[in-house]
Amino acid sequence: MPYQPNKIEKKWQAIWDKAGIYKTPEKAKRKKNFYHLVMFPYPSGDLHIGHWYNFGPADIYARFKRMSGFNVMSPIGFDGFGLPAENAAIKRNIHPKDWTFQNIKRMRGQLKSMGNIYDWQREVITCEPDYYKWTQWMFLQLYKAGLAYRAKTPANWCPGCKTILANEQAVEGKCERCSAEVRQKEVEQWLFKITDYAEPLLKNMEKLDWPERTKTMQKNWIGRSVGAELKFKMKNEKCKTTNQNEKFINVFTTRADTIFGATYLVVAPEHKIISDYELQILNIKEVKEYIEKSKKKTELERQTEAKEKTGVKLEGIMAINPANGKEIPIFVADYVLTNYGTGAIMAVPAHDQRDFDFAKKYNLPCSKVIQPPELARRITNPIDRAIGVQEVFGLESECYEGEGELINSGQFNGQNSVEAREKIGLWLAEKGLAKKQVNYKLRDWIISRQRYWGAPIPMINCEKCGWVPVPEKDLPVLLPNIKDFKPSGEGQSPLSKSPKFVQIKCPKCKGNAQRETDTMDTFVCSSWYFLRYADPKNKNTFASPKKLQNWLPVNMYIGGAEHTVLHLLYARFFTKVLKKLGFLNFSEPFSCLRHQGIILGPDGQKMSKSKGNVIDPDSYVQKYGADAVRTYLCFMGPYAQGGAWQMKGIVGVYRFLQRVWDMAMKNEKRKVKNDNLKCKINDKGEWLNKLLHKTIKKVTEDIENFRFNTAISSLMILVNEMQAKGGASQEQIKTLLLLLAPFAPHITEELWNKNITQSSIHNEKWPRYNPKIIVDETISLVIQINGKAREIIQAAPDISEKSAQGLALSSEKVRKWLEGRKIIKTIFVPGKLINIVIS
Ligand code: ANZ
Ligand code: ZN
Repeated sequence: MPYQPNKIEKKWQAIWDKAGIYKTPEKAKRKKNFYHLVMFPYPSGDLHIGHWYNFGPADIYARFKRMSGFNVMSPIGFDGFGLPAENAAIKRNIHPKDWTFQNIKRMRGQLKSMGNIYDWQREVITCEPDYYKWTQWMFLQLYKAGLAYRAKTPANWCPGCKTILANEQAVEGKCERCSAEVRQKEVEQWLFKITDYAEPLLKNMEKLDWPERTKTMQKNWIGRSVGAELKFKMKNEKCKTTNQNEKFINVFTTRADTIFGATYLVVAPEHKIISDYELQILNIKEVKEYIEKSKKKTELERQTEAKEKTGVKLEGIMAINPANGKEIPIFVADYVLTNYGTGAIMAVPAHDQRDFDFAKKYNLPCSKVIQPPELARRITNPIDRAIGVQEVFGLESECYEGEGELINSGQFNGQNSVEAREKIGLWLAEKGLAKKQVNYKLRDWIISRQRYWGAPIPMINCEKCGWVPVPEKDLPVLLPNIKDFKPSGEGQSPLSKSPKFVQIKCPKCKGNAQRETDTMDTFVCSSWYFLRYADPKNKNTFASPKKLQNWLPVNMYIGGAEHTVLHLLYARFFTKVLKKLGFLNFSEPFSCLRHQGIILGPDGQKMSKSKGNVIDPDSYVQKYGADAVRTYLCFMGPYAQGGAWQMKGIVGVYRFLQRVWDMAMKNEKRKVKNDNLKCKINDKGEWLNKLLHKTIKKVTEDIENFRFNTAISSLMILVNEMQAKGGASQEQIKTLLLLLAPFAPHITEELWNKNITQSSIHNEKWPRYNPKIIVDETISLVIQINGKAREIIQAAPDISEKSAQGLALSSEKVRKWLEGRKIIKTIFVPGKLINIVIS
């Protein structure tokens, strides 16, 4: 019988399903629970090759863990709400709900064709009321804890999606979803106070078993910056200002050591000083025009280094540099951002590139206060002094941002800039002009969306009582089935067009009130879905504490690296909040995290419809079977790296599976008797057996470390050798099938049931290697007496302390040294040496 994946794969999927072999019991005897998770897909309608690359190899890991004796829970679900689903529905002119559920149905079928061990009873769909009820409940908990609030903030407005986006969703000034240029708009929004958790989110990150790059990127996104807030007095504080407190401009700096070089101040266009000193600023009209112009720019445009810096001097007012008492001018410029630090800076053109560019353009004085170390050294050398002086002058035209030695800085001259930073801070602090300050780049998370397809925000606006939360007993606030779900141009939520939804009695005063019509960002839904899998049907709470305890935190989380600052940050935030509120007893949701790489088209280019290089997994499953696709995806390259899809590659893997099939079938025909006994080391198969055990070791370690590609190649080598030796014993084939089972679950199940037993291979134990069999080298074990090397003996690499002792004492040479002495103790360094300490 030839290998026909089409025939066996569907058959086994149905049998597994019927027998429920992948249902996860809450607890299993003598098995530890292991929560294995992949990032759930949004219902795009097509399971593309990227999904396969995430879910396929992830399933291999899950199966491996399962066979290794864990009670593995591997759930799947759908991130149902959100812009992508809604945009696609609008394009096709279908209702988002119909579109979403139709896609879920199709994707379920596609997911099942992969042959993964998903426990479908735990399926979670975020756009179902029994799920989003709890998303709304979470909102209310955050609101009660003071972590959800409404504010008018400049926000990223996407003209394409006609909604506000989170900072994390505006990638390089473009909408993450539709690529339209994002604009700044001032709107009232609901926000989550993630900034309250900046410090907890940074803390203990080293302990997470996550890719270093991801941790670093998240750290940078949070952007902790330690510096000082310095006070610059206004020159004429008797000036009549509208606000008597505004006699100072506070600046945030990370380089207090450069204060003697601060030759002017710059405030952001939104800074209060401008309105406070409106009467004193002589060119106020020009200033106001400038402010208007800068409002049209996005934050990114304002920050871009390449763009020419613009600004206007505030004529008529001056500030005083607290370090040297010099009067310095004040500018307004939009390269200074309002919502970072104090919205004002001291400009040090000699040591900050942005200030330098600005100073050059407006012809402002530049005073050097830090000497680069190498230059300082050179000038002290008399021979080089002449050249050195030359270079000092040369440097005046440049900007040096590094550390060095202070010059032109009064009593601080000659000090190292790092130390001077502290000392100048203290010196000014004594005069009440400085304080230590820690700033974060992280901004609060804007979660309201002026869109239809999302969980309604459970808030009610009453004319009398203001904002009132929906009582928990009234949850869920159902998303009404409205026909006109399209977003409007003005940023009005589509739900506002449904009076039936909007009009409501105030829960407090029973007077007329209105529902919030914005919906929640989908990232709110996905910030807690991993908790729901533990207890997906619970009607009384989002998940019972006991079941949460059974499964969480997630032991292994696998998904794309693109979620570094979105989902992964938000999920950590939610977890920490829920812990603080007493709903969880852990503070990190994902103990281990792994990312998959990206699959490129056969031409080595990014897959795109326009390039015609998109790989459709379904057609390959049809032709070569899911086992071949899974195994090939593993074989392509290092998992974290991905690679280019190659026709030759998938055909090669298919042939490999065919060879396994043929060999196992031939073996069955031979019906080798008495072969079920373990192969002895000394029989004819000794060499093959050694290879087999080495392969067990290799495959085990490779899967554990996500080196699926080298695991497959060692299995290929093993099969080649088995064939070269004219077949293998039944026992050896059995082990081969077990090793291959996670990769190719269908073919191995079929062969197992044909040749070996009538029970599922997937309930079998992972094979163990015999360390004695695989040893083929010896090591040189050094024997020391009181720390001095006296003898070298050949020994097994994994020799134990006791055996090493025995071996040492059996040596003539060693025994001579020990004559008449007492052994006090031995010190053993495995694989290297044993030191015998004698009296
Ligand atoms: C003087 C100075 C001298 C600075 C020097 C740098 C180098 P991070 O590390 O990102 O926190 N800054 C402060 N607030 C700002 C704002 N609202 N918009 C734009 N820039 C702002 O950077 C802190 C530095 O960024 C601060 O230190 C300040 O410039 C600038 F040789 O102060 B510095
Ligand atoms: Zn009311």
